Amino acid sequence: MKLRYSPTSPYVRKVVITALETGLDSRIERVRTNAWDPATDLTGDNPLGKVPALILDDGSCFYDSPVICELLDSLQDGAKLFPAAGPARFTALRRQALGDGILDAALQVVIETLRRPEPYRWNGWIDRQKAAIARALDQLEREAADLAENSLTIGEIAIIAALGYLDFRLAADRWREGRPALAAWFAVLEKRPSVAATLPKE
Ligand SMILES: N[C@@H](CCC(=O)N[C@@H](CS)C(=O)NCC(=O)O)C(=O)O
Repeated sequence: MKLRYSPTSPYVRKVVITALETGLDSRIERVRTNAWDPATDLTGDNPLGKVPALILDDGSCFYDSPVICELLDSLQDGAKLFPAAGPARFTALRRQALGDGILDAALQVVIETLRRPEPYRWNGWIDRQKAAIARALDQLEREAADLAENSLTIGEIAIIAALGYLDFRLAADRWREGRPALAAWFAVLEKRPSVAATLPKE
């Protein structure tokens, strides 16, 4: 299998943590890809032009991160990151949506501030995204006692990727303030080998 990746993408980080947790990492060849390069051939694999994209040995290609993570989970016989049908599955999927939603909003803020030329920036849009992030974090603070420290699901993995991305790109917003339970949970998870090994870097 091949994974088209960028070293700073938090969605890629979800996939790589999943690969490490499931023991599949050594079967995945990495293909570094700049999705923003107008000349990229990424669109031949993923018409949406985004990383991550996973290419199987038969040439079939899969995107986006929820699909890739579930596909990887289906290839392994150990403890499942996507629980079988039932309430636990929907809790894991909802938490994945919360983590991915934080990422989607944070990426909007980053694009608006780092990529969009200053005259075109829309502060109201940034404020709206930051408000969504704050509400999602407050929800996670209320659930922090129920988040797993050992038997992770895709929900915890998405939340780890989201909190790690806030530290990486929006550290000045200090997400830990007023959220002690979530901060304590993340402090434990940050030391997990799959998490420590996948810190984003430029
Ligand atoms: N929902 C997608 C989001 C992927 C995504 O937005 N990737 C970014 C990098 S962090 C990208 O490739 N952006 C390029 C673009 O939007 O054109 C997923 O979960 O995989």
